[in-house]
Amino acid sequence: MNRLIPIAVVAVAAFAFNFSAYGAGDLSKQNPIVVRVDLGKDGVATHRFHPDKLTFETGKLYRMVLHNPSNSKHYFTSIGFAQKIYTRKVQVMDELGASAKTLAEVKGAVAEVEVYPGGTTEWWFVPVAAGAVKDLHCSIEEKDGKTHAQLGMTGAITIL
Ligand SMILES: [Cu+2]
Repeated sequence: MNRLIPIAVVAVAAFAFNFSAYGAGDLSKQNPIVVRVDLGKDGVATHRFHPDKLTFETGKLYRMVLHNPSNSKHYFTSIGFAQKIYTRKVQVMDELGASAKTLAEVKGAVAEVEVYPGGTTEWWFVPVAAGAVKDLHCSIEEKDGKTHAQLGMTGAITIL
């Protein structure tokens, strides 16, 4: 009986050590890295993502501020990106900037976000898989039937 006690102690110690060696804690509760992406430009009819190339790192929390300064609605859609991240929340803000207040919080898996003219929405996420995707696009249609993506509103996302 007594011979089993040291084995139990070693087993418990190994278990505890594993936790401290491999558990990084709640990755979604870090201080977020702020990344701003403008959807279109004020007074510019040719819509683009600004910037249209984005790079993130796995395991870090990002607060991606999606702001639309243009006069058209825009989507931020990338299914490839959505499949490589864990979404903590999406926040609809009442304005852009430090004094902005949150109007709504959406939780759960998010695939795309549409921001209306003048609007700001924050996508809080932690990338969990690395890779490069080129499917960032806006699917809003102009009056002539062409989508913003067909007119050049596309982008690339790299996760390191
Ligand atoms: Cu658009």
